[in-house]
This record gives sequence, C-alpha cells and structure tokens, in this order.
Amino acid sequence: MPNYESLVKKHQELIEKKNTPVDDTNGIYTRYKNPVVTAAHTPVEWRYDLNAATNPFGMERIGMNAAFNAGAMKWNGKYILAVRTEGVDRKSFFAIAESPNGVDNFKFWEKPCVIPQLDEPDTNVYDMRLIEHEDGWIYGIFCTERKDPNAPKGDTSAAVANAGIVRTKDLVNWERLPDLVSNTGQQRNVVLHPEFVNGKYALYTRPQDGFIDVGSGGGIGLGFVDDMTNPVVQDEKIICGKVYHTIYELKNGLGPAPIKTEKGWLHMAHGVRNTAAGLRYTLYMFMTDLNDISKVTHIPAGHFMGPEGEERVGDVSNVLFSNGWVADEDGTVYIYYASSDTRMHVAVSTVDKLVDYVMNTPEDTFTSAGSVNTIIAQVENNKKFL
Ligand code: M1P
Repeated sequence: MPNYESLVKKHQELIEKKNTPVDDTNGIYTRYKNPVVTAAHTPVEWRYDLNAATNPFGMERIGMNAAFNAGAMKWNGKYILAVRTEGVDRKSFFAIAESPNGVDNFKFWEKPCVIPQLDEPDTNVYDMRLIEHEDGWIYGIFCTERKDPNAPKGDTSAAVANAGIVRTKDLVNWERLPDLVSNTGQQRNVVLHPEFVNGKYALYTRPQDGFIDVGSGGGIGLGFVDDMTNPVVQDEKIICGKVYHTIYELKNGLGPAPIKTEKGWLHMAHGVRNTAAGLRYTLYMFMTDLNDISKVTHIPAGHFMGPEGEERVGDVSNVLFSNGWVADEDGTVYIYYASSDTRMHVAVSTVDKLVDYVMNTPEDTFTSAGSVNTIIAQVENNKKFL
C-alpha cells in the first residue's frame, strides 16, 4: 500500500516551499523563482487509493498531467486560482487552489469543482476566467469543447469550441447557464467585463472559423448580452484584430477581465505568431477608454512577457498564457501565467507600473525601418542625460 505519510510529507514540502523574486527584472514586473502550482501540487488523495486491499503495490491510480491556465481573484482575503487541472486521461477540469500571500503556499481545496452539465455534455472544459461582476455574482466563463457533429467519418479529432458559463456565490456551488450564442462561429477566450455597459453585460469574445484556426475570424471582439441566463451576443465587433508580422499575426485572445484604472481599462491578452518551430504564444497588453470600452487607446509594440528558460518547454512548448490576475488594494498586481500548457507561475507588478508601461512604451511601427527610427529617437533623447 502507499506510504501515505511519506507522500504527504513530500507534498507538504512542495506546497510550503518559499518562493522568492528573481533578481533580474526589466522594471515592469518581477518573475518569481518557482512555479506556483504544478500537477504535483494536486492532493495525494486525488491520486492514490490508500486501501492496501485494493492497492497492494501503492500505485498512483489517477495520474495528473498538468496544472495551468488558471482564472484568479482575491476572495475572503485569499488569492484564489481556478486551475485548469489536466489528468493523464487528457481531460481538464477546474479545481480551486488558494494562497495566503499570492506567491507561494497554494493549496488545492479538498475536491475539484463540479460543473453542472447541459443536455449536451461538455467533452472537455478549460481556461476559466473568474469575474466578480457588479451584479453580485462571480462568473466563471470557460471553453467547452465537444466533438464536431459534422466531422467526416473517421475524423476523431475535429471539435467545436464555445463559451460555457457558470456563476456562483461561494466557488463551491456552481449554477450552469446556457452556453454563449453568437452568430460568428466558434468561440474561445470569452471574458465578461466586470461592469454593466449601458445596462447590458459586455463580453469580450474571440470568434473563430475552426477549432484551432481562427480563419477569417479571430481578433478580440466585444459584444453585448441583455441577460446572462439567455446569453445571446449582440453587436459583436472586433476591437483588437490580428495584424501581419506582429506577435498577434495569427490569432489573439483576451486574458483575464480588465483592471479599471484612472487612465483607462488595463488589458492583458495572448498573441500567437508562426515560426519554423510552430506557434509561439506571448502575452501583450493594451488599454481601452474608460467611457468607451470598444476604443483601444494604447498598445505597446511587441510582447509584454515571452517564455524564458524552463517556461519554454512543456506539453505545448513556446507558450505563455494568462487568464488570471489580481489587483490588490495597495496597487500590487499578481499576474498569474502558465508556461507551455504545463504549470502556473506568478509575476508581480503594480497598477502604476503597468499603466506607465502601456501608455509610454513605443507603439508598433510595423516595419524594421520604423523600429530603427524608434531606437534612434530614444538614443538622441538620452544624450542630454549621459
Ligand atoms: O496551446 C496553447 C493554447 O491554445 C489555445 O489558445 P488559443 O485558442 O488562443 O489558440 C487554448 O487551448 C489554450 O488553452 C492553450 O493554452
């Protein structure tokens, strides 16, 4: 039978390992040394049958493969992650992990979240955004994936993606609402804006023609819904589209719900570009107008954060993805991001630094000559300080 005490000791040591900031900062954010949540953080009781009669060799019976793409919020003084936990059976599910300080000691709650099913069950669910809406509910918007009913016979991988919606008051009991209805095709990376806009719910979308390829669709969209119990998206428009030869040339998608600041709404998104080695996912930021959330006012050139070191390698390598952050009362921002579809990390910044980054970083000129001019302008301006 498993040596429960030694498994728990090892697990405890991992969870309680102190995390420390990495020295090397770019002035915008500070990475932390250790991943904050990994598959090994999942409770021993999820993985091991502790009965010697049914598990005489002490085997792990239910393997966990990855813990990534977590939604985040501060709740009852704790830093909460709704982690996309993936078993070795390839199925993802949501599980809440909480930390007292946001950078280490993330501990999973006793059991994974039970998401009620609709008439057509989800085959796989992932990438939940947690949004505390001003209507008083906490919403969880996630991707629900099902087999494509129109797939040719023998094609066992074609799938359809849509936004699934749940809401809760306690992160334990989840009410399932109907899936999003939009007439622009499949959807992934759908996020609810935390405030009403002209009395309506506002949703950031990411329409796509296929499951992987966004095709003629793509871009970060914005649409409106009258009633979340009948979530039909109206007036969907792209507010931040794909652009040739940028870090979001192939596709992009919003990350967490935006943070409200005095200067505008701060957004984090992921952009996807093509390389000879496959797709590269990086994080980028932009700001929208406080009074017109469809208007992008600032968008720095290039990525805000790209995969580095061990972040570069995992189940889907060369990927950073973020769908959760927490803006604390004192202005500290905890950016939760996953690397290579495998593990969760944190980087820490502040609202003031992120606003400065977004408003004062040079914008893209879309050409090499333009980039050179931007550098030369900075060199010239710097001369009086040398
Ligand atoms: O594998 C990288 C990411 O791919 C998808 O994101 P997107 O729809 O923007 O391409 C998602 O499956 C995401 O979970 C995953 O991290």
